[in-house]
Amino acid sequence: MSGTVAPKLSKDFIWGFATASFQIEGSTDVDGRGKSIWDDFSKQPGKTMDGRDGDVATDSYRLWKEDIALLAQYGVKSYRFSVSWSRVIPLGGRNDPVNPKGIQFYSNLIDALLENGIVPFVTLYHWDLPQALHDRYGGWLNKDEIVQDYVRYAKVCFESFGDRVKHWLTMNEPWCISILGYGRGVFAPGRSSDRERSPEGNSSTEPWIVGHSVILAHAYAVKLYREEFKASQGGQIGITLNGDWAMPYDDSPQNVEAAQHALDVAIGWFADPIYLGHYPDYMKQMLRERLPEFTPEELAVVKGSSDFYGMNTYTTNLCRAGGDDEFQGFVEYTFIRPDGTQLGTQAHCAWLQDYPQGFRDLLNYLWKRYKLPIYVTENGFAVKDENSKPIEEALQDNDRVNYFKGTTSALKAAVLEDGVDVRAYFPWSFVDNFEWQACLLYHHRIFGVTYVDYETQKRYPKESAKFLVKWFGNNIDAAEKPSNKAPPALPQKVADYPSGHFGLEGPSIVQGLKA
Ligand code: PNW
Repeated sequence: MSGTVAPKLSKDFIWGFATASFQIEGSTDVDGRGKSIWDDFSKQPGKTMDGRDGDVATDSYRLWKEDIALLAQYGVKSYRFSVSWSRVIPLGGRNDPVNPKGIQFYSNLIDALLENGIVPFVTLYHWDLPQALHDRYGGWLNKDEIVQDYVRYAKVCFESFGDRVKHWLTMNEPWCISILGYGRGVFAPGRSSDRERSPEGNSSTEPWIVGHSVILAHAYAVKLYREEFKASQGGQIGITLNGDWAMPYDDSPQNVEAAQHALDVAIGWFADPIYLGHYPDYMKQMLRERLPEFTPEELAVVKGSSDFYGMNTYTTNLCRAGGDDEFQGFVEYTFIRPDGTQLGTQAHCAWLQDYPQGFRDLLNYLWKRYKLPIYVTENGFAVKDENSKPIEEALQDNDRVNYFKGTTSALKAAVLEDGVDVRAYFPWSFVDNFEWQACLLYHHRIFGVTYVDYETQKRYPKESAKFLVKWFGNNIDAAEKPSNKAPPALPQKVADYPSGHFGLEGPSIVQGLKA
Protein backbone atom coordinates (compact mmCIF):
# COMPACT_ATOMS: atom_id res chain seq x y z
CA MET A 1 0.00 0.00 0.00
CA SER A 2 1.21 3.48 -0.68
CA GLY A 3 1.44 6.08 2.05
CA THR A 4 -1.32 8.32 0.65
CA VAL A 5 -4.45 8.55 2.72
CA ALA A 6 -7.69 8.08 0.80
CA PRO A 7 -9.91 11.15 1.21
CA LYS A 8 -12.98 10.67 3.37
CA LEU A 9 -16.17 12.47 4.27
CA SER A 10 -15.73 15.02 7.03
CA LYS A 11 -15.89 13.87 10.64
CA ASP A 12 -19.05 15.96 11.00
CA PHE A 13 -20.85 14.04 8.26
CA ILE A 14 -24.11 12.69 9.70
CA TRP A 15 -25.38 9.25 8.81
CA GLY A 16 -28.14 7.14 10.25
CA PHE A 17 -31.37 5.41 9.39
CA ALA A 18 -34.84 6.87 8.84
CA THR A 19 -38.37 5.89 9.85
CA ALA A 20 -41.78 7.53 10.26
CA SER A 21 -44.29 7.31 13.12
CA PHE A 22 -47.21 5.60 11.39
CA GLN A 23 -44.93 3.11 9.65
CA ILE A 24 -43.34 1.77 12.84
CA GLU A 25 -45.14 2.70 16.04
CA GLY A 26 -48.33 0.66 16.17
CA SER A 27 -50.20 1.08 19.51
CA THR A 28 -52.61 3.39 17.72
CA ASP A 29 -55.19 3.47 20.51
CA VAL A 30 -53.11 3.75 23.64
CA ASP A 31 -52.05 6.58 25.95
CA GLY A 32 -54.55 9.03 24.56
CA ARG A 33 -53.43 9.05 20.91
CA GLY A 34 -56.04 10.49 18.55
CA LYS A 35 -56.68 8.97 15.14
CA SER A 36 -54.71 10.07 12.11
CA ILE A 37 -56.06 10.06 8.56
CA TRP A 38 -54.10 6.85 7.94
CA ASP A 39 -55.84 4.87 10.71
CA ASP A 40 -59.18 4.39 8.98
CA PHE A 41 -57.85 4.75 5.44
CA SER A 42 -55.55 1.76 5.81
CA LYS A 43 -58.47 -0.30 7.10
CA GLN A 44 -60.73 0.34 4.11
CA PRO A 45 -61.00 -2.72 1.88
CA GLY A 46 -58.86 -2.43 -1.21
CA LYS A 47 -56.74 0.46 0.01
CA THR A 48 -53.90 -1.76 1.07
CA MET A 49 -53.16 -4.98 -0.75
CA ASP A 50 -53.51 -7.54 2.02
CA GLY A 51 -55.48 -5.39 4.41
CA ARG A 52 -52.60 -4.72 6.77
CA ASP A 53 -52.80 -1.52 8.72
CA GLY A 54 -50.69 0.41 11.20
CA ASP A 55 -52.19 -1.08 14.38
CA VAL A 56 -49.01 -2.97 15.22
CA ALA A 57 -46.51 -2.07 12.47
CA THR A 58 -43.08 -2.83 14.00
CA ASP A 59 -44.46 -2.29 17.50
CA SER A 60 -41.91 0.43 18.05
CA TYR A 61 -44.11 2.40 20.46
CA ARG A 62 -43.46 -0.49 22.86
CA LEU A 63 -40.07 -1.67 21.59
CA TRP A 64 -38.39 1.73 21.26
CA LYS A 65 -35.62 0.90 23.72
CA GLU A 66 -34.68 -2.15 21.73
CA ASP A 67 -34.76 -0.11 18.54
CA ILE A 68 -32.33 2.37 20.04
CA ALA A 69 -30.08 -0.42 21.26
CA LEU A 70 -29.95 -1.79 17.71
CA LEU A 71 -29.22 1.66 16.28
CA ALA A 72 -26.39 1.97 18.80
CA GLN A 73 -25.06 -1.41 17.73
CA TYR A 74 -25.11 -0.23 14.14
CA GLY A 75 -23.04 2.71 15.28
CA VAL A 76 -25.20 5.35 13.59
CA LYS A 77 -24.56 8.99 14.37
CA SER A 78 -28.18 9.97 13.98
CA TYR A 79 -31.72 8.64 13.77
CA ARG A 80 -34.45 10.24 11.69
CA PHE A 81 -37.95 9.59 13.09
CA SER A 82 -41.21 11.48 13.00
CA VAL A 83 -43.52 12.71 15.72
CA SER A 84 -47.14 11.69 15.50
CA TRP A 85 -49.19 14.90 15.67
CA SER A 86 -52.22 13.07 17.06
CA ARG A 87 -50.20 11.55 19.90
CA VAL A 88 -49.08 15.01 20.96
CA ILE A 89 -52.39 16.81 20.31
CA PRO A 90 -55.03 14.08 19.85
CA LEU A 91 -57.57 16.37 18.16
CA GLY A 92 -54.85 18.37 16.45
CA GLY A 93 -56.20 21.92 16.74
CA ARG A 94 -54.67 25.04 18.23
CA ASN A 95 -57.21 25.12 21.05
CA ASP A 96 -57.22 21.38 21.66
CA PRO A 97 -55.47 19.90 24.68
CA VAL A 98 -51.91 18.61 24.59
CA ASN A 99 -51.48 14.97 25.62
CA PRO A 100 -48.74 14.68 28.28
CA LYS A 101 -48.26 10.98 27.54
CA GLY A 102 -47.54 11.73 23.91
CA ILE A 103 -44.97 14.33 24.92
CA GLN A 104 -43.45 11.91 27.42
CA PHE A 105 -43.01 9.19 24.81
CA TYR A 106 -40.97 11.34 22.43
CA SER A 107 -39.13 13.00 25.28
CA ASN A 108 -37.97 9.62 26.58
CA LEU A 109 -37.01 8.53 23.09
CA ILE A 110 -34.93 11.66 22.56
CA ASP A 111 -33.22 11.29 25.95
CA ALA A 112 -32.33 7.68 25.26
CA LEU A 113 -30.97 8.50 21.81
CA LEU A 114 -28.75 11.19 23.29
CA GLU A 115 -27.57 8.87 26.04
CA ASN A 116 -26.43 6.56 23.27
CA GLY A 117 -24.67 9.35 21.43
CA ILE A 118 -27.27 9.37 18.63
CA VAL A 119 -28.43 12.72 17.26
CA PRO A 120 -32.24 12.98 16.96
CA PHE A 121 -33.31 14.18 13.50
CA VAL A 122 -37.00 14.92 13.85
CA THR A 123 -39.73 15.14 11.20
CA LEU A 124 -42.80 16.97 12.44
CA TYR A 125 -45.15 15.78 9.72
CA HIS A 126 -44.83 12.48 7.90
CA TRP A 127 -48.38 12.28 6.50
CA ASP A 128 -50.33 11.38 9.65
CA LEU A 129 -52.70 14.34 9.86
CA PRO A 130 -55.02 14.20 12.88
CA GLN A 131 -58.31 12.79 11.61
CA ALA A 132 -60.19 15.40 13.66
CA LEU A 133 -58.74 18.24 11.56
CA HIS A 134 -59.72 16.54 8.34
CA ASP A 135 -63.25 16.08 9.68
CA ARG A 136 -63.45 19.56 11.20
CA TYR A 137 -62.49 21.67 8.20
CA GLY A 138 -60.97 19.55 5.43
CA GLY A 139 -57.41 19.47 6.77
CA TRP A 140 -54.88 20.69 4.21
CA LEU A 141 -57.64 22.01 1.96
CA ASN A 142 -58.31 24.80 4.43
CA LYS A 143 -55.26 27.02 4.42
CA ASP A 144 -56.33 29.51 7.07
CA GLU A 145 -57.13 26.87 9.65
CA ILE A 146 -54.41 24.32 8.97
CA VAL A 147 -51.55 26.80 8.96
CA GLN A 148 -52.47 28.02 12.43
CA ASP A 149 -53.01 24.51 13.77
CA TYR A 150 -49.75 23.22 12.33
CA VAL A 151 -47.80 26.15 13.72
CA ARG A 152 -49.22 25.57 17.18
CA TYR A 153 -48.33 21.86 16.94
CA ALA A 154 -44.80 22.80 15.88
CA LYS A 155 -44.60 25.22 18.80
CA VAL A 156 -45.54 22.50 21.27
CA CYS A 157 -42.75 20.34 19.81
CA PHE A 158 -40.15 23.14 19.92
CA GLU A 159 -41.11 23.90 23.53
CA SER A 160 -41.11 20.27 24.61
CA PHE A 161 -38.15 18.86 22.68
CA GLY A 162 -36.16 21.78 21.31
CA ASP A 163 -33.78 21.90 24.26
CA ARG A 164 -32.45 18.57 22.95
CA VAL A 165 -33.44 18.45 19.25
CA LYS A 166 -31.20 20.52 16.97
CA HIS A 167 -32.35 19.13 13.60
CA TRP A 168 -35.94 19.70 12.54
CA LEU A 169 -37.76 18.74 9.35
CA THR A 170 -41.12 20.45 9.04
CA MET A 171 -42.68 18.26 6.34
CA ASN A 172 -41.91 15.04 4.57
CA GLU A 173 -42.48 15.06 0.81
CA PRO A 174 -45.20 17.60 0.05
CA TRP A 175 -45.53 16.26 -3.52
CA CYS A 176 -46.68 12.91 -2.08
CA ILE A 177 -49.02 14.60 0.41
CA SER A 178 -50.67 16.61 -2.37
CA ILE A 179 -50.62 14.37 -5.43
CA LEU A 180 -50.98 10.95 -3.87
CA GLY A 181 -53.48 12.10 -1.22
CA TYR A 182 -55.64 14.54 -3.22
CA GLY A 183 -54.83 13.89 -6.89
CA ARG A 184 -54.35 10.20 -7.52
CA GLY A 185 -56.21 9.39 -4.30
CA VAL A 186 -53.97 6.45 -3.39
CA PHE A 187 -52.76 7.87 -0.06
CA ALA A 188 -54.90 9.11 2.82
CA PRO A 189 -57.24 10.94 2.74
CA GLY A 190 -57.73 9.30 -0.68
CA ARG A 191 -59.49 12.15 -2.47
CA SER A 192 -59.67 12.14 -6.26
CA SER A 193 -61.93 12.99 -9.21
CA ASP A 194 -62.05 9.29 -9.97
CA ARG A 195 -65.46 8.37 -8.52
CA GLU A 196 -64.58 4.70 -8.46
CA ARG A 197 -61.82 5.55 -6.06
CA SER A 198 -63.38 8.28 -4.01
CA PRO A 199 -66.84 9.77 -3.48
CA GLU A 200 -65.29 13.24 -3.16
CA GLY A 201 -62.42 15.23 -4.48
CA ASN A 202 -61.23 17.27 -7.44
CA SER A 203 -57.90 16.17 -8.85
CA SER A 204 -57.54 19.25 -11.00
CA THR A 205 -57.65 21.76 -8.15
CA GLU A 206 -57.12 20.14 -4.75
CA PRO A 207 -53.50 18.97 -5.07
CA TRP A 208 -52.35 22.53 -5.85
CA ILE A 209 -54.37 23.99 -2.98
CA VAL A 210 -52.95 21.40 -0.59
CA GLY A 211 -49.38 21.99 -1.77
CA HIS A 212 -49.85 25.72 -1.19
CA SER A 213 -51.10 25.13 2.37
CA VAL A 214 -48.21 22.78 3.10
CA ILE A 215 -45.67 25.38 1.95
CA LEU A 216 -47.28 28.06 4.12
CA ALA A 217 -47.59 25.85 7.19
CA HIS A 218 -43.91 24.94 6.82
CA ALA A 219 -42.88 28.56 6.34
CA TYR A 220 -44.84 29.96 9.30
CA ALA A 221 -43.49 27.22 11.57
CA VAL A 222 -39.95 28.11 10.50
CA LYS A 223 -40.67 31.81 11.13
CA LEU A 224 -41.83 30.93 14.63
CA TYR A 225 -38.75 28.79 15.27
CA ARG A 226 -36.41 31.52 14.09
CA GLU A 227 -38.13 34.25 16.06
CA GLU A 228 -38.78 32.46 19.32
CA PHE A 229 -36.55 29.42 19.62
CA LYS A 230 -33.47 29.54 17.44
CA ALA A 231 -31.50 31.98 19.58
CA SER A 232 -31.86 29.91 22.73
CA GLN A 233 -32.01 26.42 21.19
CA GLY A 234 -29.58 26.88 18.32
CA GLY A 235 -31.04 24.28 15.97
CA GLN A 236 -31.55 24.06 12.22
CA ILE A 237 -34.89 23.73 10.51
CA GLY A 238 -35.96 22.93 6.97
CA ILE A 239 -38.21 20.89 4.74
CA THR A 240 -37.56 17.61 2.95
CA LEU A 241 -38.75 17.08 -0.62
CA ASN A 242 -39.02 13.96 -2.70
CA GLY A 243 -37.65 14.10 -6.21
CA ASP A 244 -35.92 11.74 -8.57
CA TRP A 245 -33.38 12.63 -11.20
CA ALA A 246 -34.89 13.35 -14.62
CA MET A 247 -32.79 12.44 -17.64
CA PRO A 248 -33.82 13.28 -21.20
CA TYR A 249 -34.77 10.14 -23.10
CA ASP A 250 -32.55 11.32 -25.95
CA ASP A 251 -30.98 14.62 -26.95
CA SER A 252 -33.94 15.99 -28.89
CA PRO A 253 -34.79 19.52 -27.67
CA GLN A 254 -38.33 18.58 -26.66
CA ASN A 255 -37.11 15.73 -24.45
CA VAL A 256 -34.36 17.86 -22.92
CA GLU A 257 -37.07 20.39 -22.09
CA ALA A 258 -39.36 17.61 -20.81
CA ALA A 259 -36.74 16.52 -18.28
CA GLN A 260 -36.64 20.08 -16.90
CA HIS A 261 -40.45 20.15 -16.78
CA ALA A 262 -40.42 16.93 -14.79
CA LEU A 263 -38.04 18.50 -12.28
CA ASP A 264 -40.14 21.69 -12.14
CA VAL A 265 -43.26 19.78 -11.11
CA ALA A 266 -41.65 17.16 -8.87
CA ILE A 267 -39.18 19.45 -7.09
CA GLY A 268 -39.47 23.08 -8.24
CA TRP A 269 -43.16 23.28 -7.22
CA PHE A 270 -41.92 23.41 -3.60
CA ALA A 271 -38.22 24.19 -3.83
CA ASP A 272 -38.54 27.24 -6.10
CA PRO A 273 -40.88 29.21 -3.79
CA ILE A 274 -38.97 28.14 -0.67
CA TYR A 275 -35.44 28.78 -1.95
CA LEU A 276 -35.97 31.21 -4.83
CA GLY A 277 -39.22 32.96 -3.93
CA HIS A 278 -41.58 32.01 -6.78
CA TYR A 279 -43.40 29.06 -8.36
CA PRO A 280 -41.67 27.72 -11.50
CA ASP A 281 -42.83 29.40 -14.73
CA TYR A 282 -43.77 26.02 -16.13
CA MET A 283 -46.15 25.39 -13.21
CA LYS A 284 -47.77 28.79 -13.73
CA GLN A 285 -48.17 28.11 -17.43
CA MET A 286 -49.52 24.62 -16.87
CA LEU A 287 -52.01 25.50 -14.13
CA ARG A 288 -52.85 29.17 -14.71
CA GLU A 289 -55.61 30.19 -12.28
CA ARG A 290 -55.55 26.76 -10.64
CA LEU A 291 -52.19 27.56 -9.05
CA PRO A 292 -52.84 29.55 -5.87
CA GLU A 293 -50.91 32.78 -5.41
CA PHE A 294 -48.93 33.96 -2.42
CA THR A 295 -49.62 37.41 -1.01
CA PRO A 296 -46.49 39.57 -0.80
CA GLU A 297 -46.54 39.11 2.98
CA GLU A 298 -46.72 35.31 2.62
CA LEU A 299 -44.00 35.25 0.03
CA ALA A 300 -41.67 37.13 2.34
CA VAL A 301 -42.16 34.34 4.88
CA VAL A 302 -41.84 31.53 2.33
CA LYS A 303 -38.67 32.70 0.59
CA GLY A 304 -35.61 31.51 2.47
CA SER A 305 -37.65 29.38 4.88
CA SER A 306 -35.34 26.37 4.89
CA ASP A 307 -31.83 26.28 6.37
CA PHE A 308 -30.78 23.43 4.08
CA TYR A 309 -32.03 21.29 1.21
CA GLY A 310 -33.68 18.08 2.52
CA MET A 311 -33.53 15.49 -0.25
CA ASN A 312 -35.44 12.21 -0.50
CA THR A 313 -34.58 10.33 -3.66
CA TYR A 314 -34.87 6.82 -4.96
CA THR A 315 -34.42 6.57 -8.71
CA THR A 316 -33.93 8.23 -12.11
CA ASN A 317 -36.51 8.59 -14.86
CA LEU A 318 -35.87 8.83 -18.58
CA CYS A 319 -38.14 11.63 -19.73
CA ARG A 320 -40.07 12.11 -22.95
CA ALA A 321 -42.38 15.01 -23.74
CA GLY A 322 -46.04 14.06 -23.91
CA GLY A 323 -48.68 11.99 -22.23
CA ASP A 324 -51.63 13.27 -20.25
CA ASP A 325 -50.30 13.18 -16.72
CA GLU A 326 -50.38 16.66 -15.25
CA PHE A 327 -48.87 15.40 -12.00
CA GLN A 328 -45.71 14.57 -13.95
CA GLY A 329 -45.84 17.83 -15.88
CA PHE A 330 -47.04 16.09 -19.08
CA VAL A 331 -43.85 14.10 -19.21
CA GLU A 332 -43.66 10.37 -19.83
CA TYR A 333 -41.31 8.34 -17.65
CA THR A 334 -39.54 5.19 -18.74
CA PHE A 335 -36.61 3.04 -17.65
CA ILE A 336 -35.97 1.69 -21.15
CA ARG A 337 -33.34 3.49 -23.18
CA PRO A 338 -33.78 4.11 -26.91
CA ASP A 339 -31.54 1.10 -27.60
CA GLY A 340 -33.90 -1.14 -25.61
CA THR A 341 -31.65 -1.63 -22.56
CA GLN A 342 -32.87 -1.05 -19.01
CA LEU A 343 -31.54 1.81 -16.95
CA GLY A 344 -30.74 -0.41 -13.96
CA THR A 345 -31.90 -3.21 -11.70
CA GLN A 346 -35.67 -3.34 -11.28
CA ALA A 347 -36.98 -3.04 -7.70
CA HIS A 348 -40.18 -4.52 -6.40
CA CYS A 349 -41.94 -1.20 -7.03
CA ALA A 350 -42.59 -0.41 -10.67
CA TRP A 351 -41.31 3.16 -10.15
CA LEU A 352 -37.86 2.20 -8.93
CA GLN A 353 -34.71 1.16 -10.75
CA ASP A 354 -31.16 1.43 -9.51
CA TYR A 355 -29.11 4.16 -11.27
CA PRO A 356 -26.37 5.68 -9.05
CA GLN A 357 -25.15 8.21 -11.63
CA GLY A 358 -28.59 9.83 -11.41
CA PHE A 359 -28.13 10.26 -7.68
CA ARG A 360 -24.86 12.11 -8.30
CA ASP A 361 -26.41 14.23 -11.05
CA LEU A 362 -29.34 15.18 -8.82
CA LEU A 363 -27.01 16.25 -6.00
CA ASN A 364 -25.12 18.46 -8.45
CA TYR A 365 -28.33 19.94 -9.87
CA LEU A 366 -29.75 20.83 -6.44
CA TRP A 367 -26.47 22.27 -5.22
CA LYS A 368 -26.11 24.52 -8.27
CA ARG A 369 -29.74 25.62 -8.31
CA TYR A 370 -30.49 26.14 -4.61
CA LYS A 371 -26.98 26.67 -3.21
CA LEU A 372 -27.57 25.28 0.25
CA PRO A 373 -26.06 22.30 2.10
CA ILE A 374 -27.91 19.09 1.28
CA TYR A 375 -29.15 16.54 3.79
CA VAL A 376 -30.11 13.29 2.08
CA THR A 377 -32.95 12.27 4.36
CA GLU A 378 -34.12 9.18 2.42
CA ASN A 379 -32.69 6.83 -0.16
CA GLY A 380 -33.37 3.13 -0.49
CA PHE A 381 -34.39 0.10 -2.49
CA ALA A 382 -37.16 -2.51 -2.42
CA VAL A 383 -35.83 -5.93 -3.37
CA LYS A 384 -38.06 -7.80 -5.80
CA ASP A 385 -40.28 -10.37 -4.05
CA GLU A 386 -38.47 -9.95 -0.76
CA ASN A 387 -41.76 -10.19 1.05
CA SER A 388 -42.30 -13.80 0.07
CA LYS A 389 -38.75 -15.00 0.69
CA PRO A 390 -37.78 -17.11 3.68
CA ILE A 391 -35.75 -15.13 6.19
CA GLU A 392 -32.39 -16.67 5.26
CA GLU A 393 -32.85 -15.48 1.69
CA ALA A 394 -34.33 -12.12 2.60
CA LEU A 395 -31.27 -11.34 4.72
CA GLN A 396 -29.07 -11.77 1.64
CA ASP A 397 -30.46 -8.64 0.04
CA ASN A 398 -27.87 -8.37 -2.72
CA ASP A 399 -29.80 -5.97 -4.94
CA ARG A 400 -30.14 -3.59 -2.00
CA VAL A 401 -26.44 -3.95 -1.18
CA ASN A 402 -25.59 -3.10 -4.80
CA TYR A 403 -27.94 -0.15 -4.68
CA PHE A 404 -26.21 1.24 -1.60
CA LYS A 405 -22.78 0.50 -3.04
CA GLY A 406 -23.78 2.65 -5.98
CA THR A 407 -25.31 5.54 -4.07
CA THR A 408 -22.60 5.71 -1.40
CA SER A 409 -19.86 5.91 -3.99
CA ALA A 410 -21.88 8.47 -5.98
CA LEU A 411 -22.30 10.43 -2.74
CA LYS A 412 -18.60 10.37 -2.07
CA ALA A 413 -17.77 11.42 -5.62
CA ALA A 414 -20.30 14.28 -5.46
CA VAL A 415 -18.72 15.56 -2.24
CA LEU A 416 -15.04 14.96 -2.89
CA GLU A 417 -14.83 15.36 -6.67
CA ASP A 418 -17.71 17.67 -7.55
CA GLY A 419 -17.58 19.79 -4.40
CA VAL A 420 -21.25 19.41 -3.49
CA ASP A 421 -21.90 20.26 0.16
CA VAL A 422 -23.70 17.13 1.36
CA ARG A 423 -23.89 16.85 5.13
CA ALA A 424 -26.05 13.85 5.87
CA TYR A 425 -27.24 10.53 4.48
CA PHE A 426 -30.16 8.52 5.87
CA PRO A 427 -30.96 5.23 4.13
CA TRP A 428 -34.64 4.34 4.14
CA SER A 429 -35.37 2.43 6.22
CA PHE A 430 -34.04 1.30 9.59
CA VAL A 431 -36.50 -1.61 9.69
CA ASP A 432 -39.00 -3.33 7.41
CA ASN A 433 -42.20 -1.44 8.13
CA PHE A 434 -45.70 -0.48 7.08
CA GLU A 435 -45.26 0.66 3.49
CA TRP A 436 -48.22 2.88 2.56
CA GLN A 437 -49.11 2.08 -1.02
CA ALA A 438 -45.96 3.36 -2.59
CA CYS A 439 -45.85 0.47 -5.00
CA LEU A 440 -49.53 0.89 -5.60
CA LEU A 441 -49.81 -2.45 -3.97
CA TYR A 442 -49.34 -2.88 -0.33
CA HIS A 443 -46.32 -4.69 0.90
CA HIS A 444 -45.13 -4.91 4.44
CA ARG A 445 -41.51 -5.90 4.04
CA ILE A 446 -39.99 -3.77 1.47
CA PHE A 447 -37.42 -1.11 2.25
CA GLY A 448 -35.81 -2.18 5.53
CA VAL A 449 -32.12 -2.85 6.10
CA THR A 450 -33.32 -4.80 9.13
CA TYR A 451 -35.65 -7.75 8.69
CA VAL A 452 -38.58 -7.82 11.10
CA ASP A 453 -40.25 -11.12 11.93
CA TYR A 454 -43.80 -9.86 12.38
CA GLU A 455 -44.79 -12.86 14.49
CA THR A 456 -42.17 -12.22 17.14
CA GLN A 457 -41.10 -8.67 16.29
CA LYS A 458 -37.49 -9.84 16.35
CA ARG A 459 -35.11 -7.79 14.25
CA TYR A 460 -32.38 -9.26 12.05
CA PRO A 461 -29.80 -7.13 10.23
CA LYS A 462 -29.75 -7.76 6.49
CA GLU A 463 -26.55 -7.70 4.45
CA SER A 464 -27.35 -4.13 3.45
CA ALA A 465 -27.23 -2.97 7.08
CA LYS A 466 -23.83 -4.61 7.48
CA PHE A 467 -22.60 -3.02 4.28
CA LEU A 468 -23.71 0.47 5.34
CA VAL A 469 -22.31 0.17 8.86
CA LYS A 470 -18.97 -0.85 7.42
CA TRP A 471 -18.99 1.72 4.63
CA PHE A 472 -19.65 4.67 6.92
CA GLY A 473 -17.16 3.27 9.43
CA ASN A 474 -14.51 3.37 6.70
CA ASN A 475 -15.49 6.52 4.86
CA ILE A 476 -16.02 9.18 7.49
CA ASP A 477 -13.01 10.81 9.09
CA ALA A 478 -12.72 9.62 12.66
CA ALA A 479 -13.69 12.26 15.20
CA GLU A 480 -11.26 12.89 18.03
CA LYS A 481 -13.43 11.19 20.60
CA PRO A 482 -14.51 7.66 19.77
CA SER A 483 -11.15 7.08 18.15
CA ASN A 484 -10.76 4.34 15.58
CA LYS A 485 -13.49 2.31 17.19
CA ALA A 486 -14.21 -0.58 14.85
CA PRO A 487 -17.86 -0.97 13.93
CA PRO A 488 -19.41 -3.77 15.98
CA ALA A 489 -19.36 -7.25 14.50
CA LEU A 490 -22.72 -8.45 13.28
CA PRO A 491 -23.92 -12.06 13.35
CA GLN A 492 -23.45 -13.90 10.08
CA LYS A 493 -26.38 -16.33 10.07
CA VAL A 494 -29.90 -16.42 11.48
CA ALA A 495 -28.82 -19.34 13.66
CA ASP A 496 -26.29 -17.10 15.38
CA TYR A 497 -29.01 -14.97 16.90
CA PRO A 498 -30.04 -15.69 20.45
CA SER A 499 -33.51 -17.15 20.75
CA GLY A 500 -36.30 -15.51 22.71
CA HIS A 501 -38.54 -12.58 22.02
CA PHE A 502 -36.49 -9.63 20.99
CA GLY A 503 -35.85 -7.40 23.94
CA LEU A 504 -38.70 -8.64 26.06
CA GLU A 505 -37.33 -11.85 27.49
CA GLY A 506 -34.14 -13.83 27.33
CA PRO A 507 -31.02 -12.42 25.73
CA SER A 508 -31.90 -9.64 23.33
CA ILE A 509 -30.91 -9.57 19.72
CA VAL A 510 -28.74 -6.66 20.62
CA GLN A 511 -26.64 -8.82 22.87
CA GLY A 512 -26.45 -11.18 19.94
CA LEU A 513 -24.98 -8.40 17.88
CA LYS A 514 -22.18 -7.96 20.37
CA ALA A 515 -21.09 -11.59 19.95
C1 PNW B 1 -41.23 7.84 0.64
N1 PNW B 1 -43.32 7.53 -5.53
O1 PNW B 1 -42.42 7.79 -0.07
C2 PNW B 1 -41.66 8.07 2.08
O2 PNW B 1 -41.11 9.21 2.67
C3 PNW B 1 -41.55 6.88 2.96
O3 PNW B 1 -42.44 7.00 4.04
C4 PNW B 1 -41.75 5.62 2.16
O4 PNW B 1 -41.81 4.48 2.96
C5 PNW B 1 -40.61 5.53 1.16
O5 PNW B 1 -40.51 6.69 0.36
C6 PNW B 1 -40.65 4.33 0.24
O6 PNW B 1 -41.78 4.34 -0.58
C7 PNW B 1 -42.54 7.71 -1.44
O7 PNW B 1 -44.45 7.13 -5.90
C8 PNW B 1 -43.77 7.30 -1.92
O8 PNW B 1 -42.46 7.87 -6.36
C9 PNW B 1 -44.02 7.24 -3.26
C10 PNW B 1 -43.03 7.61 -4.16
C11 PNW B 1 -41.80 8.04 -3.69
C12 PNW B 1 -41.55 8.08 -2.33
